[in-house]
Amino acid sequence: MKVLFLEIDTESDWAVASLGPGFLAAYLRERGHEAGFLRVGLGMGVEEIAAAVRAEAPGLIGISATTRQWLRARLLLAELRRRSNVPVILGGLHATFSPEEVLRHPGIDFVCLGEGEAALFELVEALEAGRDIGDGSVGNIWAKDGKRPAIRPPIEPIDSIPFTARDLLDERWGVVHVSTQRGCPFPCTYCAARMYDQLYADQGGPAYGRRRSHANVLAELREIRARGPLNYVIFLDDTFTIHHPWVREFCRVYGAEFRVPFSLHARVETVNQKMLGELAEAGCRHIVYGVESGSERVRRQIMQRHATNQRFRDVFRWTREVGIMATANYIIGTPGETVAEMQETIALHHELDPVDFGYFVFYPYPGTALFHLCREKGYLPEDHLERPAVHSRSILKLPGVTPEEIEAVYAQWTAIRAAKTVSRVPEATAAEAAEAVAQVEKRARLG
Ligand code: B12
Ligand code: SF4
Repeated sequence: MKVLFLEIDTESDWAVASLGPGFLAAYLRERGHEAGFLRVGLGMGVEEIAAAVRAEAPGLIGISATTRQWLRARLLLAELRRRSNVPVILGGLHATFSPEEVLRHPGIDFVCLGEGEAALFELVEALEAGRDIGDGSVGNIWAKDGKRPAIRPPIEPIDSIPFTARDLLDERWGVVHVSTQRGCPFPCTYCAARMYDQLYADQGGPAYGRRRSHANVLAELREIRARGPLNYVIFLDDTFTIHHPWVREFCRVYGAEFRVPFSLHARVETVNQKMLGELAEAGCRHIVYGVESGSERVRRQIMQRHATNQRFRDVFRWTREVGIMATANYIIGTPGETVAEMQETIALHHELDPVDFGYFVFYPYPGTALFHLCREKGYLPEDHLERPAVHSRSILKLPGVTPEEIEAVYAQWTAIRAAKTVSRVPEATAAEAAEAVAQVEKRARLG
């Protein structure tokens, strides 16, 4: 059977790696099925999608959706159903943590809870055989009006999962996206990624967290290099630096064979000076750290993050000293945070002085601890899923802080970002500088 994966762009044409479907496509192909890919750019309407579906003639349409993609996805899928009877399955973070809500919508026949490879393969086989799976008999696959299925154990060994199908990833210029692990063991209350670990922990079975062997990761990189240029590797793991012995050995073998520049995501608790030196030596050029707040109270009490501000200062300094660029990500407007505490974040940002930074207004993702808190306390509007999931304004009704106050702090961040952009091009003319600032402001509005 052929499965056609759709990647639904939101707010802007999003030329990024569609990693989940890349894994799913590889798994299906290895087992004799076909997989196609269609990026649904912003300008693409339902007639065009329906025509593409007819041309590809799939037996199943698969969509990976984050909460941000869900609103557009469901509007398009309802319309698509009027033009096509090809069954549709939605997987990924949003489907996993809002399955009933997703299945209520027209045009969606199945959702996949959690890890998708083996589950999707079994669904495809069942559809080919004309078998009804409404009884929940395919682990992880929930059919519309059917029984909730059990969660199947995570795939072991993780090295048995085939390498990502790169034709689904929109990669250019030899810049490639690689995932070396699944899961993140930390308890951050705003984070949807950690909910996968929670979902599997709740079953009492094997843990979701797994890491590929060095040999397996290097074999994938060799395969990429054999097919084309390999100029930069973006490791998309949630926290690349969790397990020191793994990272140390990675630096040794990767440094010896590739030394191609790479970037990764880390938490400040999981790195030290020695490790940063080894990463730099192996080719690491850029690390993205989640700072989130400059208030230790907010991090500790609201976000369940226990690092001190001093730890952030030290790690940013060490990172700079070994020649790695640091990016910081910040969140404003978490429930319980005061405007003064939001200002503490700006103050810490100036001390850390990262090369780049991202700033996001808090959005409560389904499944997360803060989502539940917001719902219980009545902060979450009833129609929250009817509103676009953006990070430029708060959707919450918070006591003690107004949406306008959060918007004002967001505007402060945008001004800081604009000043930084202009300072990077000191020779810019006034017109070029104004254009750069306009672009920053436009991006900020999209959140
Ligand atoms: C890489 C990444 C990105 C990349 C690429 C995104 C992409 N589409 O791949 C970039 C940098 C572009 C990005 C951007 C953003 N991201 Co991001 N990102 C991630 C990250 C770190 C890894 C995703 C990944 O590739 N995982 C590896 C694959 C194998 O896992 P997977 O996607 O879960 O897929 C498996 C299953 O879910 C399932 N599955 C998935 N899709 C499907 C489809 C079908 C049909 C089936 C059957 C199964 C299935 O099977 C897959 C294989 O087992 C996750 C964190 C995480 N761990 O998930 C955050 C995460 C997905 N991002 C998040 C956010 C918020 C964003 C941004 C909004 C950030 C911002 N403010 O700008 C943007 C917007 C993205 C968008 N348009 O929605 C949130 C989403 C929360 C939510 N509920 O929506 C996450 C969970 C981070 C978090 N800590 O909360 N992101
Ligand atoms: S460390 Fe990152 S990925 Fe892990 S739970 Fe916290 S925010 Fe999520």
